[in-house]
Parts: sequence; structure tokens; C-alpha cells
Amino acid sequence: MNGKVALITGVTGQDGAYLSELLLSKGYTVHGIKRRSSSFNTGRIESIYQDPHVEGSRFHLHYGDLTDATNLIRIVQEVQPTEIYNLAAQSHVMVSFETPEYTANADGIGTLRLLEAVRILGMEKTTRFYQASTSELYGLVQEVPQRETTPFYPRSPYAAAKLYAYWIVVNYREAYGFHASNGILFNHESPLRGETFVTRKITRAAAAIKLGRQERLWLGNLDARRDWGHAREYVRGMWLMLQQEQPDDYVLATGETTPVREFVEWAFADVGIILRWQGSGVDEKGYCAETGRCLIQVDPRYFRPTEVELLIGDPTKAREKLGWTHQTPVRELAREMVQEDLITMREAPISKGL
Ligand code: NDP
Ligand code: GDR
Repeated sequence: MNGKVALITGVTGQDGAYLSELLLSKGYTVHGIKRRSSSFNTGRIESIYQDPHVEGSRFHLHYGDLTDATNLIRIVQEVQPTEIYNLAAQSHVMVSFETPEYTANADGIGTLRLLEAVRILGMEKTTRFYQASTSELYGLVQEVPQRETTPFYPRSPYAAAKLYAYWIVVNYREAYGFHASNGILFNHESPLRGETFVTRKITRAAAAIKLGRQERLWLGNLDARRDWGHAREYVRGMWLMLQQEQPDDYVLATGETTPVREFVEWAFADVGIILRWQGSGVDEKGYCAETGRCLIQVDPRYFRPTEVELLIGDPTKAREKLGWTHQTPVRELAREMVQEDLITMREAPISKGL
């Protein structure tokens, strides 16, 4: 035990799971906020779960929601965290076009609620605060590579909500002296990535098609480019931000960008399927295997009303001030995700993910 107490919102998500693991390994007591759900939503943290009945347990879960201010105040008061990591969000960009008000409430005002909980309890000088900001803030390309000083131009209700969160964090830092930092994280993936984000959707489909459990994969914009890193490495960057004497805002990225199209080709190559694009215009068949079977097609249903075409981050500041760099090349990341999906898919019944 190191005497430090972390409170993680969004503990059941991809980053929440990796961050909990990291902080527990460093001797923290970790409290996580999970939502009530009608089915289990703790799959990602099962391996680090500690029985609360056993003495010395350092991992605790609390029911809560970023849309409920009283709940947040009560949990912060009970837990008395020395560090708060605000990872909870409706984090799917496409879904935010369908649930814009909820997204603004959870992702934007939710951040304000949590900051206010700290302020109401008079803990702003004793509790450090990490905000999960995002490269989606950059949106329509203003400058490449994107860095901390690049102007924001959000392109979705999600990004607009996160823009509010970003600035309210900066404001509370300046107005009330909070040790509050924004991590402007570019896309980071892993075998724990949510199944409807494009990388995981692709790696699961490659595994399922290979095993004869899926016929075809439908995708949206294949030409979008993303700066993809490994989630396990990015949560370390979050932690480093809160270990600095002064709060600040940092980009975490790899500095490399890859089209969705290329990620598709990699994932299928990793299960031994070589893809070629066939046809054009009305005769477009999509990606077909050498056997002639067409496995991947574009469905305009997945196109976003406004798209973020190109993300590529400049992590220089994080490297120089935090000593943070990414390790896993995106090609290796794709391979790891495919391998994990092959293993789990061999064992588990496949969900249609409706
Ligand atoms: P996930 O979608 O995997 O996890 C989101 C978490 O937030 C889940 O635990 C979810 O609970 C929880 N949650 C959602 N809504 C609420 C709510 N109203 N109240 C409480 N909890 C809620 O996201 P990631 O782990 O990938 O990302 C973590 C954070 O970082 C998010 O804020 C995301 O927007 C941001 N981000 C992510 C990047 C990435 O590439 N992964 C890049 C930049 C920023 P449940 O499990 O019940 O759904
Ligand atoms: P993103 O991730 O929107 O960057 O947000 P996502 O994986 O959803 O999309 C990446 C790109 O792929 C294109 N795409 C598809 N996307 C999905 N989900 N499904 C498809 O079928 C598909 N086909 C093509 C998208 O149009 C897009 O251009 C993620 C989330 O984790 C956010 O919370 C986080 O803030 C940002 O990354 C940084």
C-alpha cells in the first residue's frame, strides 16, 4: 500500500480496466464507479476483482452515474480520493449523433458535476483530477500533426460535449487552483476495446470469418485515418500526468496514422486471408478473398453525418515533460487483437452485437 487512493469513473471500460490494474500494481487503493445494468458489465475487470470480504482488499466498486450529482458527491466524500480519473463517457462518436442530449449530459455536464463534487467538499487542494479528453476535439483538420496548441473544431455531439469538459477542467484549474489535467488522447485500442469501435469490429470479424462463424463484414468510411496506439501504454500516461508538480494538458499519440482500409487488410492477413478490392461504382463488390468470395462491403449506414478524416498526433510534449512514449507499433497491435479474438471466439458463443 502506498497510501494513495484513486477514484476511477468508467472503471468497467477499456481504459478503466487497464488503469485499475496499473494503479493496483503501484500499491494504490482503487475505487471504481460502475453503472447499474441488467446484465453483467464487469467482464473487463473480473481478473483484478478482489473479494471485499477478504481483509486487505484494495479494489472497491460503487454504483454510480455521471448524470447523478448527489451520487458523485457521496462517493467522493466516502472515498476521499487523492486522485480522480474521469474516464466515464458515452464514448461512441456515431452513437452521439443519435443520443446527443444524453452524451452532452454524461460527457460534458458529468465532468462539471465531478469537479463540483470535489469543490463542494473542499477537496480541490488535496485531490488531483485527470480528464479523458480526446483527439476528436481537433475534428476538421486545422494543422497536422495535431498538438496541444492546435485549434479545436469538433465534428460530433460527442466531440462538442468533450470540448465543454476540456474547457471546464482548464477553468477550474485557473479559477480554483485544481490540480486538473487534460489528457488529449488519440485512439488507443487493445483486446479489451469495445466491440463496436472499428478496430475491434474488424479483428473480431476476421477471426469469426476465419472460423466460419460470420459471412461478411459491413463497414463505413474506409478512408478515415487514425493514430492508433495500445491502451495499456496510454493509461500509464494518464498516471504520469497526475504525478507532475504542476497540472497541464498533454497529447498522447504515436505520431503515425493508418487508414481503416489498411487495418482491414492487416487483420485478415493475420488469419491467412489475402484481400483484394473488386469492382467500382455500382459494380462495387468490396473486399474479396483470393477464392473470389467477397467478405467486406461498405454500408453507408455507418457513414457519419460529419466525419473526422485525419488524425495524427504530435506527442513531443508528453515525451519531453512526462518521459512518455508509445511502444507497440500499430501493426503489432492489430496482430495481438486478432490473436486474442481467435482464442476467445473459438471458446465462446458469438453475439450478433445488435
Ligand atoms: P469505454 O466506452 O470502453 O468505457 C466507457 C466507460 O464509461 C464504461 O465503464 C461505461 O460503463 C462508463 N459510462 C458510460 N456512461 C456513463 C455514465 N453516464 N456514468 C457513469 N459511467 C458511464 O471507453 P474507453 O475506456 O475507450 O475510454 C475511456 C475514456 O477516454 C472515455 O471518456 C473516452 O471518451 C475517452 N477517450 C477514449 C479514447 C480511446 O481511443 N479509447 C481516446 C480519447 C478519449 P459501461 O461499461 O456500463 O458501459
Ligand atoms: P473514433 O473511433 O470515432 O475515432 O472514436 P471508431 O473506431 O468508432 O472510428 C474510427 C474511424 O473508423 C471509421 N469507420 C467505422 N467506425 C465504426 N465504429 N464502425 C464502422 O463500421 C466503421 N467503418 C469505418 C469511422 O468513420 C472513423 O473514421 C474513438 C472513441 O474511442 C472515442 O471515444 C475517442 O475519443 C476517439 O476514438 C479518439
